[in-house]
Amino acid sequence: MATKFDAAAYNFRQKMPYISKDLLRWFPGHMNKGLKQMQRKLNSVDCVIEVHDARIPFSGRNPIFTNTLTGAKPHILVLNKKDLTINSLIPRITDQLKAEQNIQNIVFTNSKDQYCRGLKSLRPLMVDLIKDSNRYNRSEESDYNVMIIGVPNVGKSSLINMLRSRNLRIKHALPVGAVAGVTRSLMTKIRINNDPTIFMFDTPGILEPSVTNVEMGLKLALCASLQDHLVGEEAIADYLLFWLNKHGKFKYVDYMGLEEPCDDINKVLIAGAVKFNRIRKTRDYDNSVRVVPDLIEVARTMIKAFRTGELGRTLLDIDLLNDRSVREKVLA
Ligand SMILES: Nc1nc2c(ncn2[C@@H]2O[C@H](COP(=O)(O)OP(=O)(O)O)[C@@H](O)[C@H]2O)c(=O)[nH]1
Ligand SMILES: [Mg+2]
Repeated sequence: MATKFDAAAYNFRQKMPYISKDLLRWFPGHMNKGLKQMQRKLNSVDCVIEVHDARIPFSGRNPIFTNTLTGAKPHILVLNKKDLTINSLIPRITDQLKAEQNIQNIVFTNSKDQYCRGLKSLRPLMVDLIKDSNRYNRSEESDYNVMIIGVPNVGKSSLINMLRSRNLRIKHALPVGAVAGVTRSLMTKIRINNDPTIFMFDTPGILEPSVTNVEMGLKLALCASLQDHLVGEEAIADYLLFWLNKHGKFKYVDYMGLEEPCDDINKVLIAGAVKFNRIRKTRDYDNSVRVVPDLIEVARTMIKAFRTGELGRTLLDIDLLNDRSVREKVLA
C-alpha cells in the first residue's frame, strides 16, 4: 500500500517549483469576446450559475464573475467534480465560503452521475430563487433563462447535458472536452426543463486575464483550465509532485513504479517511462542507437492520473481552509 510512507521521514521541498508567470497568462481573444457577450446577455437572464472545480473552491474563480456578472441576479455557486475531492470537508468548505465570500447558494455536484443529489437539488433551487427575485424587465416572462459561467473545463457543458437528460430524458446536446477552451461558440441556448420552461446559456470558459498568483495558476493548470502544452506538462507534473509530497499523498509512488516517495520530478518521470514503456529510440550523430525516456508523455500520464482521481481524492486548496485541526486530521 502506498500509504505506508511517513512524510516526516523525507526532506521534501517546502517551496513551490519556480515557474514564470508569463506561462500562466493565457487569455485568448475569444475569451474577451465571450465576456462581452455575457455582459450584454445579462439583462435577459434570471439566474447565474457559476460552475467551479470542487478541488479548488477558494481559488481560481474569475473576479470578473464575482464583480460584474453575479451582482444583481440570483447566483448559485456549483462546485463540480465532487467525485474528485474529499467528501468529509464539504460542510467546512461551504461554511467558509458563506462566511468569507458571502456566497449563500452552494451546491456540490458530480456531472457524470445522473443520480447525484446536488444535481437533483439544482432545479428546485433555481426555481425558488427566481420566483423570490425581482425579475425587472422580465417579470412577465414565464420562461426562465439561466446563464452558466465559469473558467474552462470545470464541467459547465457536462452539467447542462446532465440536467437536460435528467429532466427531459434527451440525449446530450453539447460537446464536452478534456482540453481547455472546447466551448467556443458563444451562448448556445438549451432547454433543460419543461414545466417551468428553463433555458440555459452555455458559455465559453473565461479566465482572469492575468494570473496574479502563480500557485493559483498552477492549480488551475492542474485542473485543466489552462492548456497543458502552453504551461508545459513537466512543469505541471512537478507542481503536482510537490503538492502530493507536501500533503503526504503517496499513491503516485506505486503508480509511477517507484520504490518510495521522491521529490525529484526527473527521477519520477524516468521511473514512469520504464514502467509505462515510454522509451524512444533515437540515433546519435555517429549512427549509434540511444534510448531516451519520453518525459513529456510520462508527465501527461501522471497529470491524467491525477485528473481522473487515480492518485487519490484531493482538495488542492487544503492550505486555504481556515480550520487547522481539520487540515491536520486530513493530512494525518
Ligand atoms: N470526474 C469528473 N469529471 C467531470 C465532471 N464534470 C465534467 N467532467 C469532465 O471534465 C471535462 C470538462 O468538461 P466540460 O463539460 O467540457 O467543461 P466546460 O469547459 O466547463 O464546459 C470533461 O472531460 C468532462 O468529462 C465531474 O463532475 N466529475
Ligand atoms: Mg463547455
